[in-house]
Amino acid sequence: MDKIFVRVYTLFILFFVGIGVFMIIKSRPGDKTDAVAKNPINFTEPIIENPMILIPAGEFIMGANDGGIDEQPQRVVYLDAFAIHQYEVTIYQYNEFVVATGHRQPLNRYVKDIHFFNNANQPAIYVSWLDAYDYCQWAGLRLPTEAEWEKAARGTEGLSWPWVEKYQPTFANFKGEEDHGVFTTAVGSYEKDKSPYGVYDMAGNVKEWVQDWYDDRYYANAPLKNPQGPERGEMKVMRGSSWRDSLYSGRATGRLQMVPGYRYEAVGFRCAKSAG
Ligand SMILES: [Ca+2]
Repeated sequence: MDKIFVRVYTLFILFFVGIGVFMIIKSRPGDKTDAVAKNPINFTEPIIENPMILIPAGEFIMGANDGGIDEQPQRVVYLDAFAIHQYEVTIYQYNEFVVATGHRQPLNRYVKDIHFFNNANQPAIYVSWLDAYDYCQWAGLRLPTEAEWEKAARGTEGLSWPWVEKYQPTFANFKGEEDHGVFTTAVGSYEKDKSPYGVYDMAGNVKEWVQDWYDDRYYANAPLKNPQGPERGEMKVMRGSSWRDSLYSGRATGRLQMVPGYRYEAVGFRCAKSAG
């Protein structure tokens, strides 16, 4: 009687351990096949192309003496010519990369409110710094440096915002419903969120990874020509605000730091390349 009980009990335990192992395997984050199969992206709509915008060589004003400590001191920095995506990298673009390489899908069925985020023309989100780095490499591009991103956002006149007027909550996709962007919006939806070079969504929509390691004192000793960021660090820099952040954090000079593995619903990226 005891033996039978032990056998039944053992089978019982093994059964539930088996189910547990199955569930763990099935729910591994970054599973390559899961999201593609279960969340097909709607590609029936017209796809927004994402051309590279040329930013001419020359000086620009980087940083802000009236900004955060890490934005000071304000300096005149020279950059070689480069090109940068006109828009944040879209889900359509990122999906092409995933299909071509087998790279992990950023969105999966466990993402809350996924149906508000998975339009082909919305920015790719839930991408880590390394995902963004890999995408740009695959596309024959690279992440913009912090300096390049800031110049592309504010031009040579030292603007705090892509627009010249006093900042307005409706000019870009920031937090709140006032701007009609409750989640991410299709790239380029806000005509006011357009820099002097014609680069869109540098204030809002999603925050964007850039190349540099973060150092809050970097500007004090950084090169005045083509700064590349500190040689090493623990945090990577993100720039701009997002659909779920305040308009104030969307200032062109604002700097944010995050661990490179961070993936979130309000963080994306765009790529750049050196010109000439
Ligand atoms: Ca943005």
